[in-house]
Formats: sequence, C-alpha cells, structure tokens
Amino acid sequence: MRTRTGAAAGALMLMGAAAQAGMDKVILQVTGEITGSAVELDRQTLDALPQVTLETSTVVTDGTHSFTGFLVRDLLERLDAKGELVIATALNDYVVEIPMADFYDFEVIVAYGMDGEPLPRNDKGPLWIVYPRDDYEVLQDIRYDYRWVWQLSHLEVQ
Ligand SMILES: Nc1nc2c(c(=O)[nH]1)N[C@H]1C(S)=C(S)[C@@H](COP(=O)(O)O)O[C@H]1N2
Ligand SMILES: [Mo]
Repeated sequence: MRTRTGAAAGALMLMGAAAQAGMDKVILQVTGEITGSAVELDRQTLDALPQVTLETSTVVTDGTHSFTGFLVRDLLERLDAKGELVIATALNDYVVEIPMADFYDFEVIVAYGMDGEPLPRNDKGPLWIVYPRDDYEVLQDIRYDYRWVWQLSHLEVQ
C-alpha cells in the first residue's frame, strides 16, 4: 500500500511478504473523508480484508455466479470513512453516486473473482461492485443496477 499522506490506514498495512508479481500495482484509490484523506490500495492489501463469497444473478450475465471479494463496509471501516455518499469511478470514466447506507443495509462487495477465476481487466475486472441482488427484492431494480460499477478504480467518500 502506498499512501500520499503517510499516516493513512495503518490498520490495512501488510507487513513483510515481498510483493508477488503484479500484486503491488495500485488497483483502487480511496479518497475524501477517510483517515489521511487518500490511500492507494494494491491487490495484496485488498486480499488481506476478510474474503466474502456471494452467489447472485446479475443483469449482464446469464444464470447465477459465485463472486469473491470483500465487503465494502469492511474497507470503509478500516479507513475510518465518514460520510453520506461514496462516488465510485471506473477505468472507463463511468461515475455513479452510491449512498453510504447501501453498504450497511446490504452485503455489497467489491468482487475480484467470479466462479473461482479473477475478473479479467478487459471485461468486468479487475474490481466489480456486486450487490446481493437475489437476496433482496428491493435490489432487483434499475436504481441499484447502475451502482454495479465494473472496472472500479476509485471511491471518493463525501
Ligand atoms: N464501469 C462501468 N460500470 C457500469 C456501467 C458502465 O457503463 N461502466 N453501466 C452501469 C449501468 S447504467 C447498469 S444498468 C449496469 C448494467 O449495465 P449494462 O446493462 O449496460 O450492461 O452496470 C453499471 N455499471
Ligand atoms: Mo443502466
């Protein structure tokens, strides 16, 4: 993990363990109302968050899939995020505002795997916001579908 402020997110710091090939590349930035105001996370750091598996259908794939990743709220809590809103941005510059409450009302994850394989960068990866769509009727709605940001690259807490 690299931080612009030095003090950010000590709790997430992984000690030792030399970076495996490519594992130290920054894949997610978090900025705004968090400890230290900005943090850049690599895959190895994200892997240190408790892993969660979520089975759900999606509006862009056939059938149901098994997604692996971490709870958005686990990441935000470790960064001491305080705010009402998270603005999610993707590699293709897609931007959407997500109410902070979503991450506490539902087990929303940032997925890095689907059906046991990493999410490919040229499709929905490397990171995809996935809602537990099949577990809650309320989530089976376009209002939530557009918050499923694939190729996620940045979260801004406001
Ligand atoms: N990175 C990225 N994520 C995105 C989008 C996008 O254009 N880029 N479109 C959103 C919208 S508007 C919806 S409804 C869902 C499904 O998009 P699709 O129906 O265009 O496949 O993904 C969301 N996530
Ligand atoms: Mo959409």
